[in-house]
Amino acid sequence: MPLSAEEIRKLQAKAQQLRCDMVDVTVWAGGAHIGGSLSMADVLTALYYHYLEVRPEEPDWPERDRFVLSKGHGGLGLSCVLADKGYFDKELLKEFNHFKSPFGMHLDGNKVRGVDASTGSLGHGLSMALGMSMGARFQKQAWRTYCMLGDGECDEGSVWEAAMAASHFKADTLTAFVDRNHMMIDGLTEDIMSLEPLAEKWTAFGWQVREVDGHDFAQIGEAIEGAQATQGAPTVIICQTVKGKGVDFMEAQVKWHYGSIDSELAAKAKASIMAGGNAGGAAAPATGGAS
Ligand SMILES: Cc1ncc(C[n+]2csc(CCOP(=O)(O)OP(=O)(O)O)c2C)c(N)n1
Repeated sequence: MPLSAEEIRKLQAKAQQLRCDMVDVTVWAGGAHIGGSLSMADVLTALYYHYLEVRPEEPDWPERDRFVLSKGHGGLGLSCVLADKGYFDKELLKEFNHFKSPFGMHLDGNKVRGVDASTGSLGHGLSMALGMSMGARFQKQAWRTYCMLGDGECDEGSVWEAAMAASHFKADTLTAFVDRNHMMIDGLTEDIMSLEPLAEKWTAFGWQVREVDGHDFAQIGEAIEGAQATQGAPTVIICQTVKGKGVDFMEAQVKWHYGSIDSELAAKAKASIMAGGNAGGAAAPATGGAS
């Protein structure tokens, strides 16, 4: 059922709060992958606050839906979501990436409750997610598997091996998202290794392809529901997003792939998030200005 106006309003408010949490954790950690955590924040919010069947009080519930953060450097974003959902005490985030903390910059599924796959080395998550979706089939279980890929991550050949296998096996309970923020660690995707025409590539690999504004909850919801209704093929949802979304001085700036902020800058960042709301409107492909 499409998201109602009230549900969208609540998701927008939740995403705003989560973005502020990400800013706080970046300060506590002394630096973090803030740009790509902010760009995927709305999709994560839609999943965890509306679509995923999970039980934070029982993280290993066998029938839960699975989520694989293939762009594992977005651990900042995912850990804020998991803390807010109650998988663990939010206070623990004050130690994010500190010595002896369970939280590395990339999340370890053996140490952090609610993390279905340990990631960080790019290019592996889609294979893991495919395995999880095949596991559901073999065990005659109904869980669905979702996987978040970075667009730069799609430079990895292993992504395409997994894509080929997923369509071969008609893995229709598998849904991948590509966080299409047009940037990677040190430049624009199209300068470093051009991905376009990206939708056509996924189509050629046998996937159902949907393209959305990755900051528009109505579009995100419609695409997820379309994926859930699709039979015989996996779905990829290409989400046009803005790196650093919500923080005016971070938006569409490659240099904010990873950054450090002090409390003064954090206050400005949070003011920008709260002033901006979330009106959708993503992602004119970036054309430069990166440093
Ligand atoms: C196998 C591997 N190679 C290189 C890296 C280093 N690395 C970390 S983030 C990143 C850029 C990824 O870009 P993208 O997937 O677009 O992420 P986003 O812009 O969404 O943060 C790279 C190359 C890595 N983590 N794993």
